[in-house]
Amino acid sequence: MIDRSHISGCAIDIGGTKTAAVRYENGKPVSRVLRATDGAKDLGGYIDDISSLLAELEWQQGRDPLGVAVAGLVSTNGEWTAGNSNTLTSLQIAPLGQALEAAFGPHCLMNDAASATLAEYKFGVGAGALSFVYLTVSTGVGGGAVVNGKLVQGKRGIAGHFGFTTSRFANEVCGCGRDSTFESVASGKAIAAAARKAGHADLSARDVFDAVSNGEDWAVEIVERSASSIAELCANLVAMLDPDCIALGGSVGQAQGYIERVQKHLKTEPKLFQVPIELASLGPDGPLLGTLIVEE
Ligand code: ADP
Ligand code: BMX
Repeated sequence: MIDRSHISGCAIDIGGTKTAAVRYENGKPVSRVLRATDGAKDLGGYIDDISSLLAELEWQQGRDPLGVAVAGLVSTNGEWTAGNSNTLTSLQIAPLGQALEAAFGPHCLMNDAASATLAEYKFGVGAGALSFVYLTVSTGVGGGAVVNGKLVQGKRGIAGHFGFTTSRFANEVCGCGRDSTFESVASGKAIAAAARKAGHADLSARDVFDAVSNGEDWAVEIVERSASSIAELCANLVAMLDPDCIALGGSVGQAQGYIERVQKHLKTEPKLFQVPIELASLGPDGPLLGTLIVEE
């Protein structure tokens, strides 16, 4: 693992379900605030949230570096758009970079999964890889890729949105507007929706995993479908990017027994498409730490 003791500052991660704010000193978290994300807020609402979280962390402009990671697309000019409009329901094209600059000055703004990709590549399971992929199975299914040492990024910020590609296991319409995406079959939201369809209303993905632990067949079937599709996605990513390994993050991706299911399903693919799948070693700190990396 590469030393991250030079990382200090405050970082915020606005995910589809939870918002985390952490102060790091010498690479270690020294203070952490966790809140539920309200996906219906507009830009002003999120700026207010960031402001109150930074106050809790006693962040000081000019002294503490600031990083912000968000679910959704972040373009090179700092515009923020929901890729899945069922997750962030009130965002049109929001000038988040500009608003952050006005409110807090210099900062680093990134998509949450892109940030985690960079952090895992620098300090986690991707360290030393020639090509590396990070996948998060969380509220949605997102990710990022490093190829020949560089994070793959385009102008509009959609690179790495692997969850918006299509799966043979899916048959629902995705909030990104496409039919049958990985996000619509594998994500935390998809798992909760499948439970609802199976007659188990008001359950979160976490509750469905609890039902798996209790040996309930309907829940096992839903989680197996999610894991099968993520294995399919890993095989697709091997064909596209030839990663040395794929890291799995997000609360679903890191849930007990999930990675073993993905690995088991990947074994049913031809040898050519096999790849080591590993737990993202930074866990929920990945999206936060990536925004505080200072490139030499
Ligand atoms: P975010 O998407 O905001 O980054 P998470 O990575 O925590 O946040 O993903 C949220 C999803 O993970 C929700 O669908 C939630 O039900 C599910 N989840 C949270 N904890 C667990 C758990 N321990 N086991 C399985 N699923 C979980
Ligand atoms: C979705 C998409 C990505 C995000 C990924 C993981 C939206 C709102 N989100 O694919 O931008 O990186 O989910 O995000 O379009 P999380 O909220 O599940 O952590």
